[in-house]
Amino acid sequence: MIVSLPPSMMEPTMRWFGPKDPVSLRDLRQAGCAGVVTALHHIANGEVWSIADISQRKTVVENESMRWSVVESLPVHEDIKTQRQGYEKYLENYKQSLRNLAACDVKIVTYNFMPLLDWTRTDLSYVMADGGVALRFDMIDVATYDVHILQRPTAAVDYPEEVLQRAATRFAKLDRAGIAALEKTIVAGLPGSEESFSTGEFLQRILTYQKIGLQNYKQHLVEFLQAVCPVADEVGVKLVIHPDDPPFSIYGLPRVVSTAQDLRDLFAAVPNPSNGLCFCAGSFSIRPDNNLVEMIKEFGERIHFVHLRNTQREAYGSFHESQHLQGSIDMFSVVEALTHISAQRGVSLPMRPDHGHQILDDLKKSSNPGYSAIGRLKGLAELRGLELGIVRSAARATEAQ
Ligand code: DNO
Repeated sequence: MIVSLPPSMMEPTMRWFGPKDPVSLRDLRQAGCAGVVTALHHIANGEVWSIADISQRKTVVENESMRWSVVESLPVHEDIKTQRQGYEKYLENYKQSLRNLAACDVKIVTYNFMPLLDWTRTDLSYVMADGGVALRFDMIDVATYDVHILQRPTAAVDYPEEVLQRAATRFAKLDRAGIAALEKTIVAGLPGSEESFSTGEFLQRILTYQKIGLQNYKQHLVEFLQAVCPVADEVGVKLVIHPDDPPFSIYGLPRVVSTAQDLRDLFAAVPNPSNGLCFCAGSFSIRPDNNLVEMIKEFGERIHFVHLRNTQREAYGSFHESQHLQGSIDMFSVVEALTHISAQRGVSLPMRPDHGHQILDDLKKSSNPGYSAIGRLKGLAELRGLELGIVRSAARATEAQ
């Protein structure tokens, strides 16, 4: 008997940062990927992705017998987010890039609407008990940076007294090198962020967002989608928004995709079929009030791309990225809920193991933080095993009835 994988299983993918990524396409293929998640990082934010550039990347991926499954990300220019004068030209460019991607048959496009910073961590080398290296977000570091280094005028009101006290103690112990390291990790941009700032520039830009305020910023997202979704609908592209990471306000910046209610509001305001979600389990999991399984059930129709990563919540809103199957997320229930969606909709959702620890040979090599080869390979292998177990047991249970 030949055993093949059930067709409704999620499509195994990994992120590839392009030809400069120290992890090669061949590595991804050997790790079990059928698809690749990539972006044209060499094109400046806001510029059009040409058909020639897209086709070239597609060919490189296909030459390794994989497909370009998902774009992550087609970045939304800061001027669109703030609606700075003249931003309409970037909307037109965005629409053109969507048309060009569709013409090359690349039809799932990830973006985020986080102001200034994409994802945020404060420690890129957090050593776990087994010697593996993980990424961590430490609220005390965030408060230290915000109150004492950035010196944002209203920062102190955003933290509980205990956090402020701990931040003051930590700042007193920081030397110049420690301050520089913290600044670098926070504002210099993590992989995929595309933007980086000096601390002075960062503060100025934060103040612009504070003037916009939360309600207007939500409206900016709605207006962005109202402008681009009709084009995406027409050419058959699914635009999938990545949730805020972490899913709460930092540095006083507005957050618009952190909770189930945010998603409800977003899909009610822009019901177009192209308005979709990148379900990032790790990001949503940081809020204990986010029930991941319920969210998958409620927004199942809108999910077109999945990031699977676990996190361990700590005190004060801090967290670190844990092993894929262990942590604050019940990964079994999350994967089970996702398999129901795949089966109901008859689709194979592209899924990538989101980040991984640096382990084994990863520790001797340099790679983009969170995106080493072996840590992700382990994550993908565990997740696929879990998924296959769920799908096959469900099939057996049905057969037995
Ligand atoms: C981090 C990623 C994010 C994500 C963007 C999507 O590892 O999940 O950088 O790609 O937010 O636009």
